[in-house]
Amino acid sequence: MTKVMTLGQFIIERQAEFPYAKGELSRLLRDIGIAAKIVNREVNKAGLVDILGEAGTMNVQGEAVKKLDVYANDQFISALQSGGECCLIASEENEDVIQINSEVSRNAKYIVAIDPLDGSSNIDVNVAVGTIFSIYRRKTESGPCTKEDVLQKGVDQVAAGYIIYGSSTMLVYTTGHGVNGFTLDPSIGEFCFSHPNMQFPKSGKMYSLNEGNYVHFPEGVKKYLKYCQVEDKETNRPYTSRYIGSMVADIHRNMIKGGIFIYPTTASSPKGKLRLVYECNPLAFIVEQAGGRATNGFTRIMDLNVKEIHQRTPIFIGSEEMVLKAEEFMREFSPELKETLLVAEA
Ligand code: P6P
Repeated sequence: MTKVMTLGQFIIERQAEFPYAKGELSRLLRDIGIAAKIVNREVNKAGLVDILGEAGTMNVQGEAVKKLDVYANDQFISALQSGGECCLIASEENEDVIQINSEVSRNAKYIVAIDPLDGSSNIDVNVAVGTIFSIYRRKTESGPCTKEDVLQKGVDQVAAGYIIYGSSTMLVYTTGHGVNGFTLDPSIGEFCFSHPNMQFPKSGKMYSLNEGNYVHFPEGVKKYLKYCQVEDKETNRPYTSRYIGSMVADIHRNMIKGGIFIYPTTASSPKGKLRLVYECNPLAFIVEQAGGRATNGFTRIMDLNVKEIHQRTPIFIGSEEMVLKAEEFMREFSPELKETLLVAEA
């Protein structure tokens, strides 16, 4: 019988990777793990309690908010507020940053950016949803944190992770020393170490994007899509299309099987739909740490300037060889977009 290692034991064991840390990051990751277990409990019974349906409010993205979105946001915020290791939170569900000014947190070292329940439109149809989080060290020395503390490039992340509430519930994270996955064992209420040193396959046969937006895709994406669909035995084409509409689920599947996820600019999202701070940067950190690649079609996601909390970006993320091939088509057929995107993030 192999010994089960819980997330808590793993975090403590790996603490040595942070010679200067005195346990704060370990406690912060523990706080996130606890909130994830509470959210998981509600996600798993969403159909049974009056938690479905729209809360009647609109979030900062102008999207109808589902009750579970609000519940998940509240759980993560309260776990971080009471944990004492975080001095500021940026959440998809909140227009402005949340300062944690309590005695114990005011001088805390870490900032957390979070999408508490990504893909929430899938809740009512029982499709996997996810939480995405990103952790930075504060830039200001002490006293109340400010919005500037969270407007940091992805390369400055200290840790990043996601929880996928699917056929099983998994927590996958990195602190810059590789990617490890933990599966929730409901019988003991613990995330157990199940996926050591996750590696993103260098290539794959799956592409994930919403082809309903084809008409408004950049020419380079249209040409790459046709490349994926051409018969060519030598390069394993045509590829297979797989799109769940839940970013965490699509990227998690591709990390296991190989593949590319693309959310390019479209007519309704001229700067891309997905958010840089609490979706693209954390997922880019994880994917790069697993040996994959993440760009906006031209520039590394984690090098993009961060100007505002809810900033959007196009994203090409997944198996390194597939992303590089897509970038070739972007350079050849949509070169003008590189300049447009540079101006947007300048
Ligand atoms: P579309 C979910 O709303 C989300 O933010 C991501 O999880 C997902 O990949 C994307 O939007 C789906 O967007 O426009 O294809 O429905």
